[in-house]
Amino acid sequence: MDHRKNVRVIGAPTDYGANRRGVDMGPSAIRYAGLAAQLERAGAAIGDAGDVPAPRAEVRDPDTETFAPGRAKFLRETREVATRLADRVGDALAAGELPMVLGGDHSVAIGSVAGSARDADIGVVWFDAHADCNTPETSPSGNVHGMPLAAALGVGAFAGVEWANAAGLVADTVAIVGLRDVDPPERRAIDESGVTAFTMADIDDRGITSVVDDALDVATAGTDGVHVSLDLDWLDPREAPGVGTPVRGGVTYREAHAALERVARRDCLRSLDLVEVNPILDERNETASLAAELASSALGRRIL
Ligand code: HAR
Ligand code: MN
Ligand code: MN
Ligand code: MN
Repeated sequence: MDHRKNVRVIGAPTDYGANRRGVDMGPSAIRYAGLAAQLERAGAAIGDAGDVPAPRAEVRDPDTETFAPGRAKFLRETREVATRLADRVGDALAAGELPMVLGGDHSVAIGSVAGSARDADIGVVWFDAHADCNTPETSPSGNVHGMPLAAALGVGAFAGVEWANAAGLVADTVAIVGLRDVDPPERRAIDESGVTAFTMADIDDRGITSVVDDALDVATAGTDGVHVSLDLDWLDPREAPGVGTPVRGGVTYREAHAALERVARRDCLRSLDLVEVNPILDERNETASLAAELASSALGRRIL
């Protein structure tokens, strides 16, 4: 991959996949926090493609039964946005650019993964406190932001759901990093699917750089590039208070940078999500700024 990266920023202002309102303002907050300037510090050229149109939850019916059996709220809306976003992400890649998706709740990753995998075999590194491996049958909440990885892999009720997993993501090339809040059915889904999962305990034992290097080994094995999906609740809530589902015991500011610096060093980044920033719950936009900074590290920002 060449060194002057052309980044195409694509906002996906959704919140109906989450349990708290407000993540739909994430794209504005991350831009306002200085994303363009941060990316310039990494030597990238930036184009902002604006936002994909996203329906408002207020004017829609959560309709938990269409498309997949079980309970999944706003799956129709999730499909609308995922389909549009997959096209935008696929177009950016076809133009030789690196798509950077600003969420929105994590359900938008169904679209970014599908778009990134459209004309390539991709690996995925999923930085998150949560496994996002629920399905409409197992979800305790019905919130689709707890399901995007299961959707992209075609697990359970998502099997054969064409808009979610048409691009053929395979579990062998997927690694989750930073787990500390996993539902029992998700644990089974991880075991059965063959996704590689690293918990916070692994990071405590082995250190962040070694764990991330292993995750990157998984995601680069036989693939054309890596989609990184960064849920800001991966970080400790003291560093990233502006998220809807905070879980204590996350990675520190320095660990987060070190992780994304490893991604840059591997030179494998194909596409990136920055999701779950909730400006209503944030303090002085610091979670949004962190998202912008971490994106810069992922693109190889150098200090010297
Ligand atoms: N596992 C829970 C559920 O499915 C909580 C999901 C938490 N949400 C996220 N995902 N932010 O990373 O409802
Ligand atoms: Mn593919
Ligand atoms: Mn999460
Ligand atoms: Mn998530």
